[in-house]
Amino acid sequence: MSKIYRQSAAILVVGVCVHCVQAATTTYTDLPTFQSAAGPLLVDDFEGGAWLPLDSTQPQPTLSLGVSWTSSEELAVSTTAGTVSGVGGLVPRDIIPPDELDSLTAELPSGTFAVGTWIANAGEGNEVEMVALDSAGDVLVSVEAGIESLGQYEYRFVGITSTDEIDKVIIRSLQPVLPFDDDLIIDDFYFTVPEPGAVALFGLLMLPTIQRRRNQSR
Ligand SMILES: [Ca+2]
Ligand SMILES: [Ca+2]
Ligand SMILES: [Ca+2]
Repeated sequence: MSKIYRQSAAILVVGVCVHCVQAATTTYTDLPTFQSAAGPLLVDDFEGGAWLPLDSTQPQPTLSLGVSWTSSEELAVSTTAGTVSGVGGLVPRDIIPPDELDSLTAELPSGTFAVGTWIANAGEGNEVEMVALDSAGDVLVSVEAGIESLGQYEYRFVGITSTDEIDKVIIRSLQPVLPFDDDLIIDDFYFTVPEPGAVALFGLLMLPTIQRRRNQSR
């Protein structure tokens, strides 16, 4: 085989469709129904762990329970808004001037097929959506939370299950009337219990902490 021929063969292989299957997704607005459909779930309540100190700006990204969080603005745990659990919820806190529409992005551990969270919208006339993407960056599903009529800091649950792995979730404001009307907050983020490999890695990462605690308790 000539060198040129071998190269074209390689290009043909690369060109094979690797993304032909259309994912089937289901969306939920009821937590118990989502929980029974989703299988085993972890939940981040944004209290303690990676989220200390409370009511502070967090580093970007912040890794919590294997999920990597970033924001279009500042990533912060807020204790001033209402919450679903405890005293803290996760917010994209406006940088002044507030150029960017508020959004939160969660990069998920491998093996995630379900995500859900409570979302509150504090902005007048604002719409919030939750978008699930696969590892190629293609949108699996986009759910408009449409929560403007619920009033300030009233939470609505939005859940997604997918037959394709969910790589990333974006929760963002769509159409605030004024730049400051894009505020949103989430609390209690549910996602598929990570695969054993990811759990083992998480365990390894936690090992120094566990060891330290054991030593302290002696
Ligand atoms: Ca909380
Ligand atoms: Ca903003
Ligand atoms: Ca804002």
